[in-house]
Amino acid sequence: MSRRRGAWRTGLVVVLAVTGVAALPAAHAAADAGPATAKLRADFNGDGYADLAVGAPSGTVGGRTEAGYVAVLYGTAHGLSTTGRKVFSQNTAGVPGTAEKGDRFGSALTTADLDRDGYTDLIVGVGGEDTASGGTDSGCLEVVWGGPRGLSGASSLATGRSAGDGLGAQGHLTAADTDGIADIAVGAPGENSGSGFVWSFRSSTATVVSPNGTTAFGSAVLGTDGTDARLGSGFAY
Ligand SMILES: [Ca+2]
Ligand SMILES: [Ca+2]
Ligand SMILES: [Ca+2]
Repeated sequence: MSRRRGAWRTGLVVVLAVTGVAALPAAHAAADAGPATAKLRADFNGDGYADLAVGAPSGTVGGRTEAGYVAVLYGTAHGLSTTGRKVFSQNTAGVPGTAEKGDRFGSALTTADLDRDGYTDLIVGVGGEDTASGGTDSGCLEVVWGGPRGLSGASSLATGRSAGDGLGAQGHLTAADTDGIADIAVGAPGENSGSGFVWSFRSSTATVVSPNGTTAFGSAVLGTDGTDARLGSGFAY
């Protein structure tokens, strides 16, 4: 995980650059499809049984060490079952990117019904991803969409802006606020040479993640010593 000094320029311009607004894919835009009530628990296939996603960010994929993967087990009336299990990586059809050494797909996981179609979606941190906009180890967030046949297809949500940011490298959490629209809080613990930064992206009805309502902060805002703090390494929401 290389690091590079690159102080954040604060303000909306930076927010817009980082969020990379993801418009709702047409296939996921129908709010009236699927189960009537969106669930906060991880029911990716909407059958009423809770499912489980487990990250293995240090896992080898296609010979690429630490490319990372996420294993998904679906729930049944008798609990979780390995029948029908699925493993996702950046080599999985429909998932943006390619599994490369050190990507660390699955470095953080959370669930929310981002497109509000009634099926829980899986948000995946790829903390070691090298992105076109941010460079080496800038990190990114991706979402794998829930549906009646389980998780399939995925979209890119946001990318780190600077090398070493590690956006999505560690814990993040979602919650539906009072308007029922899920928000995502994600850490970039490598930001500013290990000082760390936290982003909170707010979804809207028009976009999965909107820059409107985005909150971002680091040690300067908190008035703390940011030296090697790695802010954003853990969350409670
Ligand atoms: Ca289920
Ligand atoms: Ca990759
Ligand atoms: Ca959904």
